[in-house]
Amino acid sequence: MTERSFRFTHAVTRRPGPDVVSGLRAVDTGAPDLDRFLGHHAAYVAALRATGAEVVELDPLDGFPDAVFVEDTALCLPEGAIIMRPGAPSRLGETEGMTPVLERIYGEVRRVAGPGFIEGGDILTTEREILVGRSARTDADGIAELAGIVADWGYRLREVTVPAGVLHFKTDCSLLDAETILATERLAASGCFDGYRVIHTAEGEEAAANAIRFNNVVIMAAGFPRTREALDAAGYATVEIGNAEAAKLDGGMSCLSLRFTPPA
Ligand code: CIR
Repeated sequence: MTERSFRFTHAVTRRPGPDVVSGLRAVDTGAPDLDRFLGHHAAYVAALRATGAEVVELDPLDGFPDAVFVEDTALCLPEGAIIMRPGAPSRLGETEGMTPVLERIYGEVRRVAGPGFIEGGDILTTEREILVGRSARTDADGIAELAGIVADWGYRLREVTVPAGVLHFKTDCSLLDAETILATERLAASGCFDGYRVIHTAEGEEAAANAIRFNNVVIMAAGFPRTREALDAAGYATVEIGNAEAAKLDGGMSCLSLRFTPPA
């Protein structure tokens, strides 16, 4: 069994800028504090680097308050990168900032041209398949176009449904290893992870589900002690990063990076 769905040589991140205070949010719990966000972001980048990965840190993208959530702009696979087509109108233009970055690393990149929409937060790549959640941001046309784009690389795409009120598929789940998914009960109850081992987030700690397995560590948002305990007990090496500011914009650990190993 390969481990290419969670062992990576590279990551791309983008620092939040002053206009992050206007980022999209389902419920307004106040604007994120930029200095605090920058502190959490620096700790996140340091945690990625500590695993030996090369992290490309991009400058804030003026005029795009949600650009810190780079995950939504692309899907990066070992064979190539695909630029997404975000379903949030205010985020559509973020892809232009990401395209040259990925072209520098990968050479040519592919792109979802539309008319459909798809955001990276709805895509979970495992060793055996690519799961794509249909959500308020990702529609059937976007999923169909992505399926066509990755078909010649041998990938099987499986569409799953994101529960109402949940922003992205990966808001509620993460890959822990080739066989194991961390998920909320509400998402796993749909049966979408049948055939995988599932570790549930603790009750009341649903926001812990958006974590990342990155090389030897599982990077998770701070403040979810019972879920962390469950992961530690299952043998994962967990690292906690403050997420209070990103959480005000419905963002978490996966949203803050693109993680990949480009072709040699
Ligand atoms: C948005 O609503 O698009 C941002 N405020 C949060 C994006 C989070 N991204 C992700 O889960 N991949």
